[in-house]
Amino acid sequence: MALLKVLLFPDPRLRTVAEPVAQFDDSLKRITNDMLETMYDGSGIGLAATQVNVHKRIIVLDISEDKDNPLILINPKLKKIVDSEKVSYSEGCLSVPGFYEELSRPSSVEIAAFNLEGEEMNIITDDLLSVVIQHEMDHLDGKMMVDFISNIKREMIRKKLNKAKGI
Ligand code: GNR
Ligand code: NI
Repeated sequence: MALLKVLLFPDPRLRTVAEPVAQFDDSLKRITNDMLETMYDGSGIGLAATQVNVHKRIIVLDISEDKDNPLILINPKLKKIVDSEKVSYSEGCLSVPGFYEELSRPSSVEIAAFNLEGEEMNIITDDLLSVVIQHEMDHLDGKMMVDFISNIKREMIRKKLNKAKGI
């Protein structure tokens, strides 16, 4: 197992659209293990491969209280919006450390994805699981939560993170 480096906004590599996983092999198991370790180390509840500069459609998450219920989703696809009523959460992102934004997203969605064995599964989400899965699926398409806020706020975050990086 290894900790991976998390790319920080405004790194342009975070804008890459990830490619579908084609092989359900040992290297896929290794990257998901490393992603889980990296997510737990950063006290995150989700992580997309894009964030660790792996441009494959892989998501890991764990919204359990005791951090003992990891979920790995390969090639996730939105099948339908089950309930378009919005839920609002103060969202954080390991690629935008220290900033939180109140965002609204559909409260329930149906997702199809594959597990590590290449078996397809269907998940109907609600509440926080809906929010995290949608947040992670955005990353795989090169989108980030800062895209949903005002330009002026995004520029403020960009300046602060660049300053912290010494750019
Ligand atoms: O750790 C995280 N917390 C979180 C809180 C509310 C909505 C989404 C998230 S995901 C985030 C980790 C992360 O950056 N995933 O991409
Ligand atoms: Ni994120």
